[in-house]
Amino acid sequence: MIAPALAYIGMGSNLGEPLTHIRQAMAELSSHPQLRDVRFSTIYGSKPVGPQDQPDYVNAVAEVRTHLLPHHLLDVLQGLEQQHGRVRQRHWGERTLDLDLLLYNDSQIRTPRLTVPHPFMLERSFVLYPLADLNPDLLLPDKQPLQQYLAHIPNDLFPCPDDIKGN
Ligand code: ROI
Repeated sequence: MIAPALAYIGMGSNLGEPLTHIRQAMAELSSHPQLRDVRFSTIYGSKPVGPQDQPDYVNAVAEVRTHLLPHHLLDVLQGLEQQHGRVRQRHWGERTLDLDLLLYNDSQIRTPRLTVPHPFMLERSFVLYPLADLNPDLLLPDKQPLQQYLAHIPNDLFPCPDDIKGN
């Protein structure tokens, strides 16, 4: 039996009831038959990166083990986004549920559909700090420790309010 891949998934929402979307997506990932050993970071609140005239986000990161190939894992994530009635109103704008494949083992992937590591993850506090909750000793595919990136990115996350509703 080949060892399953270790993958990390960024989770974000700022439309509808963001916390509800994130919690439901967590339940869906946990119960998915092709994902194993699913673990989650703390759930955070964050100020939007991109246009500022959009609601705050709820963000978290999931760790999964899977025998799915990267593009098949992406299919699963995009299917879940669709189930949540994903709407994407504008580039870098608000969304009901975003599930980004951040890392897949040490793979570096560049296809028209998928870039891994996720292109902006190393600049984003709402990805790096939740990732560190799950795996503080993580080495990125470029062999740099996650801690090295964290040292350059201020932690501007805040506790997720229990009643965050968005618009
Ligand atoms: N900003 C925050 N804070 N969290 C996100 O998940 C997020 N996702 C995005 C953009 C629009 C870039 N900004 C974000 O896709």
